[in-house]
Amino acid sequence: MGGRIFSGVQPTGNLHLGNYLGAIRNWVALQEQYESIFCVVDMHAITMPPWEPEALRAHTREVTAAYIAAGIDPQRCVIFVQSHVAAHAQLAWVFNCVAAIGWLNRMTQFKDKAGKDREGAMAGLYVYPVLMAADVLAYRATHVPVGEDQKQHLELMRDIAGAFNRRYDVDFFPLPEPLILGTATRVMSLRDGRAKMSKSDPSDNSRINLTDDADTIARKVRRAKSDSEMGLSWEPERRPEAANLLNIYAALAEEPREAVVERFAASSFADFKGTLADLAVARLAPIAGEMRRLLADPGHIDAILRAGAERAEAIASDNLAQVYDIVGFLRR
Ligand code: AQP
Repeated sequence: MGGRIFSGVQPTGNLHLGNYLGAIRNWVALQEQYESIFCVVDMHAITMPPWEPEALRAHTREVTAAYIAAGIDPQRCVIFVQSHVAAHAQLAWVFNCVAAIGWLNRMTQFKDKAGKDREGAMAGLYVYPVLMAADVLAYRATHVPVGEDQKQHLELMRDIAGAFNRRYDVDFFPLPEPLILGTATRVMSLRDGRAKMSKSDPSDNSRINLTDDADTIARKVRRAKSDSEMGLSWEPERRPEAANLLNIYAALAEEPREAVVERFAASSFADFKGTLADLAVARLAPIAGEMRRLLADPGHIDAILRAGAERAEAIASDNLAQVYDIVGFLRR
């Protein structure tokens, strides 16, 4: 084994192609090489509205089903829900006393998500990257497979781990390495090639959801924004929509991007989209089908999550006890 990986997805609904290609699909291959811990990060999901308890429960099971449907093996890996293991919140508090406010002020995701009303944003959204550091470091994970948008949070996590080690003069936490893998580390919106494909985009046509059926997937690909030039080319600055669709094709086909660009150089957008729609349906419809099958038996999903929480708890509570000793908390 090459070390330990930890990663997670928020159960905020609308799990999409970006989450799949940028994160979940890569985990399937990594589970062979690393001891793997995959979390459904529900505590992160309440940092922003909507606050809908029933939907949160449903989305938590949905993300779990997506992990398994994509090929993550719950026997081999630990799959669990963040709020089931108290050490995440407990370690986050310690890290809140390690991370400087100036570090958090630099986080672009907070600025993006808080928007204009920064004073009205929740404190939880502001300290989100601190909780994320606790998620990973509670397991002393060495590698974190994520999409490109999480790079800055990973750097902050390394700063927190390093500052903790220095402050207490220990070599306790590793400095986790990001694993940003594949050709689709940043999948863009189908409506705007310069915006990230995202769960919170109000337009459902901007993304392919993992729960979309075959007809919906095909329709969204055919209606994706394109430009009026003949043929396709790889010019991300000038033709972001063409670049995004070529990238998605290469990632889904698992082919080098250069080969895909060459093959479709003379194709019309309409022909290319037809081929891409078929490929997307072939790759994604079986995952959606398996998710539906798993979600029909919530008891089974809950049992997997309970078993996962026990395994996660055993690792995290031991690490937390050592952290408490290091910082000088009296033993109970
Ligand atoms: N567009 C994307 N391309 C590649 N990877 C992506 N990820 C997210 N969007 C893309 C990766 O998916 C993992 C889980 O993300 P998350 O759900 O925890 O949080 P997020 O990054 O905030 O996801 P969204 O879809 O962008 O949600 P909203 O709209 O709420 O901001 C991460 O590894 C992420 O890199």
